[in-house]
Amino acid sequence: MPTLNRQITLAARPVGMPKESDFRLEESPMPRPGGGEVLVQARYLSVDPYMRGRLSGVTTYARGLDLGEVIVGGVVGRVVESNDPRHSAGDTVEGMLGWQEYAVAPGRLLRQIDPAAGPISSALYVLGMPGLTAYFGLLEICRPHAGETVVVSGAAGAVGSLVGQIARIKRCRAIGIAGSREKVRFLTEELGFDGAFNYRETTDYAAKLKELCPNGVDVYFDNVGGVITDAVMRHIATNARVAVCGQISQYNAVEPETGPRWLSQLIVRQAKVEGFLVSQFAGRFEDGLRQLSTWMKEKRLVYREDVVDGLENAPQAFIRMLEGKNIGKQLVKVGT
Ligand code: NAP
Ligand code: FER
Repeated sequence: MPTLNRQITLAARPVGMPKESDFRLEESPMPRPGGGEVLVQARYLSVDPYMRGRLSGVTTYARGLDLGEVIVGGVVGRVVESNDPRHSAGDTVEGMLGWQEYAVAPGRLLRQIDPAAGPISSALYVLGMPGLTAYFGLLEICRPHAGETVVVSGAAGAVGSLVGQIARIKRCRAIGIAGSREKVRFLTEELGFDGAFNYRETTDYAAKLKELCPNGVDVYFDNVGGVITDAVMRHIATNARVAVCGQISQYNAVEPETGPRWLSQLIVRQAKVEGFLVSQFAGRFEDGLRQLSTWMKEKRLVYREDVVDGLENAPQAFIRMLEGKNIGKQLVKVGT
């Protein structure tokens, strides 16, 4: 085992889109596990949109970070040493450990991962937070019925790609909105979406929505907000359900963005809009994971990982995800 740990810390608070210089690679002494604690060697780090909020130092649902702190996020790793009876050396675990090669955490906060359930990285994707977000967000907040049209924004990302496929499993029409031609091809040719469009190339979103959703949008799963959502809201069907999952188009905003007023659409369409946090379904995660695991084994959920190699490249991986360069789940592989 090395004598030093390598960590990525917050060097400066990003203004707008984060830059690599907002992060610093540092060395520190190897941590030692105390009573009830576990030493974990990281294998995969998750980079997620909500982590942008942590960097601003403001606590919403995720704790804001101080300058100099290790960047906190989901990690899958191997137990090196355990002082908690729930975990043993060699086990695979997942938890909020952060961008570092080794971490110590209380054993009660770590989830045991069964390596037979799939690649261990899926604990950060289909069988983890993004999968549960897609599952409960779509099924519980939107309650889609067979034959309905489901539109998802951020469609080629971790959550969005699963939302569309779960909509298909529930016999809905799935329409995706994403930011490149390659993503549109991925959605329609590899994931079985019924239609998709590239918002960076299309100028007339309304015309595209009319063409792809001639009977209106029954369910809208919003990952992005901004002008894309403004356009979808003008095209919702009677009794539509809208799940506000994320607003990534606003996460780097320096000034708040204002938009057209579409609340009257909710009156006309007798529609519901509901925000949610995946954590509100924590009591039912086991059920969700069982179903997602079954669909994954049956190959009814196709999933793609976008993996960047090396702890030192975690900031770059985070930035490329915010820039939309990822297809599927953006991950960082650490060590061998
Ligand atoms: P992701 O979709 O894999 O990656 C983020 C994607 O956002 C990028 O690939 C990019 O794709 C898109 N994007 C970036 N800037 C954009 C902009 N200005 N306009 C439109 N799209 C933009 O990330 P994820 O982990 O699956 O998360 C997706 C959303 O779900 C995020 O908003 C996140 O905050 C939210 N989320 C919410 C919960 C919850 O509990 N509520 C839990 C997990 C995630 P394009 O190429 O298409 O632009
Ligand atoms: C959580 C609730 C929400 C959580 C993550 C999120 C990691 C993500 C929200 C977002 O990406 O907007 O408990 O745990």
